[in-house]
Amino acid sequence: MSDRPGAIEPFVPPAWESSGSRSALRITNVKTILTAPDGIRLVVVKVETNEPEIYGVGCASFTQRPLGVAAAIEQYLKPNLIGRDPNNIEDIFQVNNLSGYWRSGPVLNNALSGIDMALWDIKGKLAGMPVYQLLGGKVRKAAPVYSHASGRNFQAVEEEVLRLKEQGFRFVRCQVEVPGNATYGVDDKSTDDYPTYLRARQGIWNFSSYCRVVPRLFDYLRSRVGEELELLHDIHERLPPILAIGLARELEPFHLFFLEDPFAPEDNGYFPMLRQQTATPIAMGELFVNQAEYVPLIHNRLIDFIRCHISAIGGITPARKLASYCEFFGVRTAWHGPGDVSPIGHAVNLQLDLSSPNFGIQECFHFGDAAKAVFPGTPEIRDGYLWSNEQPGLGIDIDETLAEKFPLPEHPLNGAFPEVRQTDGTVIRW
Ligand code: GCO
Ligand code: MG
Repeated sequence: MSDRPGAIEPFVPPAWESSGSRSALRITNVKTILTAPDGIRLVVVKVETNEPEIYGVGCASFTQRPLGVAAAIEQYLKPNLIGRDPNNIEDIFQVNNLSGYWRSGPVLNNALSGIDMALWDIKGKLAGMPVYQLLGGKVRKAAPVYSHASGRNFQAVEEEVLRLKEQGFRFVRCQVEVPGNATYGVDDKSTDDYPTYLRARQGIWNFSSYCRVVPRLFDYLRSRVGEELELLHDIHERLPPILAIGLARELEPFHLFFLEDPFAPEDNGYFPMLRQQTATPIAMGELFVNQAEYVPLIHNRLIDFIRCHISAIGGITPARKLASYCEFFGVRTAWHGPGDVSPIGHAVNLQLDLSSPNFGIQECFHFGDAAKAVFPGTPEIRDGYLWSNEQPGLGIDIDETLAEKFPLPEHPLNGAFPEVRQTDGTVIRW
């Protein structure tokens, strides 16, 4: 016992913890790795153990707050992990989720996720099998994916759709520039200060202009590419709820596979009204961090696809529960899979995609060569599917030396999104 009054004793694992564990495996180190091989800020965790070849990797990527997540891991989770048995994934999740008292926010959930995914990676390696096997095994050969088409005008979008169709994609998300507006989801080739994918643009946003363009885009696309292709669209919480409801109704004749983020999480109360107004399938969830946000929508069958950013809800441990809960209510999975989910996060998406009977679709991202080199084992996109490499654990690693060659891009706001405002200057949800 320490003789300093009020001293906090170092962590001592509960006596039961080492009973039954195969080799008294212990966590010896937790590394937080910040890297941006595609120019997109990623946060990755590596959990090391007293058996050097047994380590795990996890994604903790919150691209707008990477430094906050790193601090949460280093200052609050890491000290509470050294010495614990990595086999006890659920207990470690519960202990670290509760140790902050206040919980269910994006920074701490991402920190928890990096650890949690790494522990599932270790569990798979100890079992000598991919994590999807631990979740019940495969229910499909691979995960069908959707890719993004965007452009400054309808013709440019059509060209990208047809190019992706040629490559075997049967699901394509379509976004078009709203002239004069800082449009979400359309690559702005005019500046290089943001990575191509996450070109969060300063500028203005006009609700009505957007509402006029989108139905015309899908009328054009359906007349040019036909009915076979599954088309998707992301509103990205950029409309007042009643306008989103109107847009969902107007898009009904174009049979979208799903319409994403019609509302901001703060406007979840509008979902019952949306459900009454249209049969356009609805996807929601990338911004959810608290189960109080998504449980009611699922329980009341108000959405069709759950789109959580798995590291933002805490990792595989909560995600596998969420996937199963959705199955009871006919809600399908469509995990968030943009460029600011690391390749490790995509490998995690894939484990759940392969083992969930209520899988819907998987968003994919075409990582660059640098990212694939930093993350050996990045899941392969082929013929419109994401494929497992059948390696134990998550089947992916990180080359720490190479990762260091891609530091986070210098930026005055360290990755925060800039403001987008209405013409009167009112800032809008991004
Ligand atoms: C999507 C998302 C992303 C987010 C990005 C924010 O559907 O993939 O909307 O494009 O905007 O992940 O950092
Ligand atoms: Mg989205």
